[in-house]
Order: sequence, then C-alpha cells, then structure tokens
Amino acid sequence: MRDWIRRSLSRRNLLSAGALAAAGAGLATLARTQPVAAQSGHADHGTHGATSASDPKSHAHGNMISGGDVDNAKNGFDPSKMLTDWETGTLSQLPDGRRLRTYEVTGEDKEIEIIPGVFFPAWTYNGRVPGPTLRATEGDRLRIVFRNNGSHPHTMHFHGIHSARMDGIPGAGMVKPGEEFIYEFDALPFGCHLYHCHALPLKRHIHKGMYGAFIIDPDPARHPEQAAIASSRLLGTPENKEWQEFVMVMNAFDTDFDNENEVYAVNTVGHHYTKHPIPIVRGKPIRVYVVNVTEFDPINSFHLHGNFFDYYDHGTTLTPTLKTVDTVMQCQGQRGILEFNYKGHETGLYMFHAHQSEFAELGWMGMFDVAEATS
Ligand SMILES: [Cu+2]
Repeated sequence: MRDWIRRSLSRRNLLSAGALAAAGAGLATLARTQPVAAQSGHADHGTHGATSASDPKSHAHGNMISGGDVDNAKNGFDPSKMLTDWETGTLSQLPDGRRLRTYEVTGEDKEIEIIPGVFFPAWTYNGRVPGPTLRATEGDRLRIVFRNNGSHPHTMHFHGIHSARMDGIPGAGMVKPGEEFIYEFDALPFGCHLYHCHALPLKRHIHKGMYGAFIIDPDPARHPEQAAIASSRLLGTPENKEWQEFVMVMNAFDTDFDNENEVYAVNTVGHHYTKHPIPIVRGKPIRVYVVNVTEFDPINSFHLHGNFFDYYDHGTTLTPTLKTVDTVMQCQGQRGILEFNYKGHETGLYMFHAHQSEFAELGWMGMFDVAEATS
C-alpha cells in the first residue's frame, strides 16, 4: 500500500485527479492539498497520457492542467506581474560620488500554492518564490541588507564578482534566524545572473525556494562602440522602453521530498502562462531573462514555437552568443537573455515550453498572446 501511494504521487501522476482522490490522506502528510477533482473541468482527467482533442479547452495543451487558479493573493505574488517586477532598490550617493543601491531582503518560511490545490512549504526571500528580481546598473555599489526571519540559517550567494567575505556561504555571510548581514559589492559584470541560498544541505535550501534573478544592465558609457545596444538593455531609457522585457526563472518542486520534482514551472506556478497568456504587442521586440534553478534534474530548456531567437549566454555580451535558435538548454545556475520578435507573424497564441516533454506536461509551459497594439 505504501509503495502504491508513493508511486501514485510521483511525477506524472501527481496532477491526476484519480491519484489525489484515492491517496488524499497520504498526500496530506507530504504536502498539504485539496482534492483537485473537486475543481471544475478536472474530474474527467483522471488518467494521464491521452489528450482530449474534442475538448476545445485542451486544444493547446495536454490533460495535465488542473482546473482553476492558485490563490495569488494568499501566495502574495502573481506570476503575471512577476514577469516585469524589477526591484531596483533605494538609490543614494556614496561620499566618492558613486551610486549606491540598497536592497532589503527578508528570509521567511511560507506555504505557497504551486498548482491549484497543491501546497508547498517554501523558504522564501521576501515571501515570494522566486525571490525579488534585483536589478542594478553596471558599476553601481550594491548593498543587500538580508534579515533572516526564517526557521533555518540562510545566506544570499550572488553570482557576480565579489570578495570572499561577501560570498554568502557557511563561514562568510551565513545568517542565523533572527540575525542580519549586509552583503556589499560592485554590480559586475553586466548580465543576467542569479542569487540563491548557499546554506547546507545546498540542494534542499535551493529547492525550497531560496533563489531569484539578479540582472545587471550594461552602462552605455562603458561600451561606446555598442552604446545603443547597451542603452536598450538599461532599464528606463527611451531605447529600453521600446522593448518588452520579462524575467522567467525555471524552477520545480519536489512535493513529496523523494528528490524528484512533481511540478515544473517558470516563476513557480505550473501552467500559469498557459491559463494566462503573456500579452505581446506585435511590433515590439521581446527580451526574456531566463534563469534555471531547477534542482534534481541535470538540465532544463526553453523552446519557442513558430519563431527563433538570438541568445546571450549569461547576458554578459552585447552581441549574441547563439544566433537564430529556437531551443536552448541550461544546467542549474546557467542563464541567458533571449531576444526575438513577432513583427512578421500573424497575431495569435504562440507557445513556449521546456523541451523535456515531461517538464512541459508537469507545468513548464506557457503562451505568448501576440496582438496589435491597442492604442
Ligand atoms: Cu537557506
């Protein structure tokens, strides 16, 4: 019986109404759930594998999508808003005239809903998973005040250039519950980076939700030969306003703590962008900051339908490192910037997803809704 419950709850079967209904009691001890079968449109999806082509609602996706939505208000974050939610900190000036950016981040334990009815006991930065997207400009002095209100020791380890003292590992910037540490370093190099907890056991701290994107925009003054391109990446410039920018953190959740993920997503909530396609103005170019933090799987990937993109590995160059590709893979910690547009396309829904089909079925799938500008 115990084996059967375990098998029923693992990976492909997790979202199946049958498994949840039959094994609800067992699941409750692993991750608090509500029976998904009770939600509209899901009861007839009790088995996996077959797609109902006759159901118009399933035209664009498989049958693994649970009905309804998670409670964004209770989670305290909305994946649609997270796409463009840049935390730029508080600006001030250092005695030497340099710009200082100060961020305040709090570690908190928090239960979050990752697909409708499935809850995960997360450890968070600022109560959200992924944590805030910290955005700065190349060369800024950064000061990150990290207060740990969680139940375990945590750190903030930044992928960037900094001293050993500021590395955010045990012995250098580890913060016990109730305590505080200030990480300070320069925003270098420009690119698409990330931060995460580096407390031990590492895989558990990362997987529990302690990670976020860390974007350093290039300073055009430092790149005179490519100043226009650099300006287009610098948040708030007229050149940058021509772009539609999004941040997508590829993550996954092991809801039964067997070192395998049951739910995959970008920005935490499985299938969110399938249910809520991302509005795209057809004439405007698109830039996506993609970061992979998926634990337990060696790689993750991003595949775009009906289109190709240029790719900037780690975002640390102003010329693409891959041109005209429609799929990239990233190991954990790897990241990059995608640039593409739909100028020559018909309007409509264009899919993007992990090209590990299983990840896509378990939540890592979404849609761009390409339309003409309305005004
Ligand atoms: Cu931690």
